[in-house]
Amino acid sequence: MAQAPSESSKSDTKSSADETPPESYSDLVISTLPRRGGWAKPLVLYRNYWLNPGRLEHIIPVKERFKPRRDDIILATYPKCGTTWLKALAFTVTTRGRHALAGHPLLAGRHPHLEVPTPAGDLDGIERMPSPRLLATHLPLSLLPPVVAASGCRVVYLCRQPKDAFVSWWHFANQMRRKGSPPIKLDDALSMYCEGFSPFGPFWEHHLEYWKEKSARPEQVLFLKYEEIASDPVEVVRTLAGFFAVPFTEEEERRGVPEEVVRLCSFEMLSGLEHNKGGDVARGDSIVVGRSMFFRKGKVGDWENHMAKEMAEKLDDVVEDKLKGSGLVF
Ligand code: PAP
Repeated sequence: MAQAPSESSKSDTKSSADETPPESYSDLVISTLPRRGGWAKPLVLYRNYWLNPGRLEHIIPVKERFKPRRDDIILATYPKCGTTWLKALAFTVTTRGRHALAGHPLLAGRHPHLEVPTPAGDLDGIERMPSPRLLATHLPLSLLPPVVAASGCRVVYLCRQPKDAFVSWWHFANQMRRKGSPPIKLDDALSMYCEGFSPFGPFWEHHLEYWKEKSARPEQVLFLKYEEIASDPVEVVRTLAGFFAVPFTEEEERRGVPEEVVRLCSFEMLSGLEHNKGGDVARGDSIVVGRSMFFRKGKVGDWENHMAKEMAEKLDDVVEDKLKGSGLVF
């Protein structure tokens, strides 16, 4: 369970009386939710998850209005666990019949997120997309419609060693913070993360929901870790191709296509693309999210360069406690 706002955050916690009068159902719902500050933007607690209130009007309808199709592929990730990488790999694997790998359009890498409106539209735009659709999301399973299971669509879930995901998120949050506001201290960030207070957190609940689903429906849910991709990306690419029912042929293997997919989606390749070096993904409330912010180091174990031993132990203890008995380990 996510925790309600702590004592220390009470000054940041807005009551509904502070809000301007709600204009829509979503506004009404949002104004009644527990709200807590500490990161670049305040978050609200909705159905046990801490979410960006600015996104809620897009998140709430997903459960009722998103209609999964049998041939959809949903790429579900906890933030900073390798979404950008997985999207690139999945797109390249599934479209390799259509696009030569040289000069591949991936390289534009724009895949719709279920809960993020794009210039092309929101859920209506997603509804208009031709099949097969490749859709990304940071939403926990419980905020997706229950028909996801019945539809038979495939879900790939990606998580990451929590210490690395945390360090990656802390850097990102500091880059996102409003001009002039003080940096978020690593210690403070860690305390919030360990309480489960981070976007789409608690992270352990997010992981466990998909972990259990993978056990219940292994044919339709593939559960991956960033570290697995890093240690043997070619094998993971083969696994993805098999899971998407487009396994590599012997001829493709002979030509080294899996290796080429890995090279095309590598950190060096993607971060070096002109379009990923500049431009914004989102802009608002004086907060700007630039494309280059999705490429920092792309390494396993960078937490060691930031977290003292006690800090690492604190997060390890939380992970061990929360995942105890589940079979999921990092
Ligand atoms: P998101 O959750 O905001 O969508 P996401 O792409 O999941 O971000 O995570 C960004 C992390 O993936 C960054 O990790 P770092 O801070 O530890 O460096 C980013 O560098 C890493 N990343 C992005 N693309 C790749 C890639 N092609 N290969 C490996 N790591 C990558």
